[in-house]
Amino acid sequence: MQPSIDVVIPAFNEEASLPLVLAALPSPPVRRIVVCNNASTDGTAAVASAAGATVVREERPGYGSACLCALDYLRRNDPPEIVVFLDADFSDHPQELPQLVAPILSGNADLVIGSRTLGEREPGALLPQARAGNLVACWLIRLLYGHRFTDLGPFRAIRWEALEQLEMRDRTFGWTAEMQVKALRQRLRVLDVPVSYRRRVGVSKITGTLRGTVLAGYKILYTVLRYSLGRRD
Ligand SMILES: Nc1nc2c(ncn2[C@@H]2O[C@H](COP(=O)(O)OP(=O)(O)O)[C@@H](O)[C@H]2O)c(=O)[nH]1
Ligand SMILES: [Mg+2]
Repeated sequence: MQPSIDVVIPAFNEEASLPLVLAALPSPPVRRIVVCNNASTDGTAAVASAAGATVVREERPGYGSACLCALDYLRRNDPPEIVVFLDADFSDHPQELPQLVAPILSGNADLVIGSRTLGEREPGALLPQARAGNLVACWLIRLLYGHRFTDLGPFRAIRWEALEQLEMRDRTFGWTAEMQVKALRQRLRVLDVPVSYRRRVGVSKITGTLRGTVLAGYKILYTVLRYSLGRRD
């Protein structure tokens, strides 16, 4: 039997893009989609429910908070064998999910990062500040952990047991970096696979704003450094 695959989507005010993401997710192989509505003030929760997703709500702001809330739900409700994370902004191509989970299904990886630098990018999809931040973070990870990632992209797949073992805790923008460096520290089998990337629907809240870029950049570098110093939590 195929391992169960659930999708986690953190969403903050994404009523325009979320229906497109949900419609493009291939089922099968996806069993269940959990949208964490991060105290949105628009119709995010309503459009997610209408599309058949399970909706959970997190009041505390932050990308990591939303992911943690969705994982908490899965933990209490028949956890899957594989979790796929995906943004709500329709920048990624949800129909590429099978390529992302394939190395896990074949037993060759525990964590697969969808790499936007290896894949096809629509011009303007990955903002210059996001590319620069990625480069610096991946370079620092290589220096401190000895592994060469090509991206810290949001579209990723991981074995449930491996994820639980990571004991994720970042509540904001350090989430993706935390997962990758903890996976290296725990000697998980990690792999980058190319994914396509297009301009998001609506305006960017993180790398599209000065505040988001500075906060995300700081938090990502802090996270990469912190776990290299032997911190376990
Ligand atoms: N939970 C939560 N999600 C957020 C927050 N800010 C952005 N997001 C989500 O994170 C994803 C990426 O944000 P986005 O605005 O596209 O940033 P970008 O990818 O850097 O342009 C989207 O799915 C957003 O809905 C936030 O403060 N809390
Ligand atoms: Mg985005």
